[in-house]
Amino acid sequence: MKRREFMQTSTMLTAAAALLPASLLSTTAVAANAQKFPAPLKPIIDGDVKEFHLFIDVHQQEIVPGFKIHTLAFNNQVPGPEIRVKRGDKVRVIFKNKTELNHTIHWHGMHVPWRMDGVPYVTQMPVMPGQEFVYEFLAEPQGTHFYHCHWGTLLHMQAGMYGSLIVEEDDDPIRKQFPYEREYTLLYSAHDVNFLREEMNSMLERMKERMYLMKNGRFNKERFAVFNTKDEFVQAVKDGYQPPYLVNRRAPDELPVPNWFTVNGKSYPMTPNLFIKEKENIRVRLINAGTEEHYLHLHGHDFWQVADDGLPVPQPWQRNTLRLSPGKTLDIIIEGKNRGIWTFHDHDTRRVTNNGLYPGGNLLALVYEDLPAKETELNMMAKKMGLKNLPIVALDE
Ligand SMILES: [Cu+2]
Repeated sequence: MKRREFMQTSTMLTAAAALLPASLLSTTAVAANAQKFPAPLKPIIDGDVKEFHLFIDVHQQEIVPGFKIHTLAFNNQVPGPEIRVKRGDKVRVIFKNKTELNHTIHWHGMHVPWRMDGVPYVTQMPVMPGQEFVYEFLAEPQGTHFYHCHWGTLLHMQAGMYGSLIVEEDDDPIRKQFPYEREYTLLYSAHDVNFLREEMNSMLERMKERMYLMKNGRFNKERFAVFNTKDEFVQAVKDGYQPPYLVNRRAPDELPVPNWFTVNGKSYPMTPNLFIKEKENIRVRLINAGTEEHYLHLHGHDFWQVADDGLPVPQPWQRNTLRLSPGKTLDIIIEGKNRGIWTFHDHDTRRVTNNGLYPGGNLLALVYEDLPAKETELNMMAKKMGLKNLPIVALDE
């Protein structure tokens, strides 16, 4: 092979490694991809109230083919179903706990009455195994928000207890400035799967013990580490009470170090893709439901950042990399101005790996679905390999 041809080939293959094939641009591919975004949960209309039913149960989530993790999932899906309402709607969420662990739901970014805020021992008692809790609030303010469990949050959130909560506004200033037809919601998370497994098992053991003590009338405040006041707690320690963080943790020694990074519950190559057409605007709602800071970079475009924590920014600004901190939501508008297939990924490259191997993690692609087939033609080397299009998946250490 001539040197020049070889160099072209190797460049092509490297570029292809992260990309998608023309065959994925078909209508069926677009429909299959649509399944990778959380579908809105249908409310029951009760007078002027929109009533949603959420339950929590243990669920096996396949992050990539051949690799499943145990999760705590709302309605058997990670992320949980999307709750999509209009600003000012009266919302009721009936939450049923089908697991053997405690949970609550916190409405992140929402102006709910304080007793609906879902923080155990601060605004409500935890929702215990088999119990139900009814959350009621007005949908306020507008924008991209999310919900998540607030019990054992470090474990429960990375175990999958999160979902998007979108509050639409009739007179949306963002839609006015950047008319769009299609939008996508991306929920980012990070998972230390060893921590998940060990901590989930150890939590279930602790729960069994608690249930036994409760049934036999041997439950007491110290055993549950529950006190009425801080003074009561401080006094108990003075009197010899040893809080769980001193003696009874029975959890992994260290804080979790995530080794899997997901978008909508999937890692590359199973991550969702953002489909776009030339001259089209798409809105992308980014939600960080995980513990890691993500530096999201889009190739080949400058997008508009239009909302921050759900609120429209006073002046949309253009950029191609943004910082998505834990708990943050950001909305961007991508203009279809540069046809092709472009990656959108964390520039902290530790997070575009699966168990340490690149490519993986939260890598995904912006795909022009009207891309002419001619432009995805392969070079000789690829043809010799028997490839018909850009490969669907290229995983290479
Ligand atoms: Cu929980």
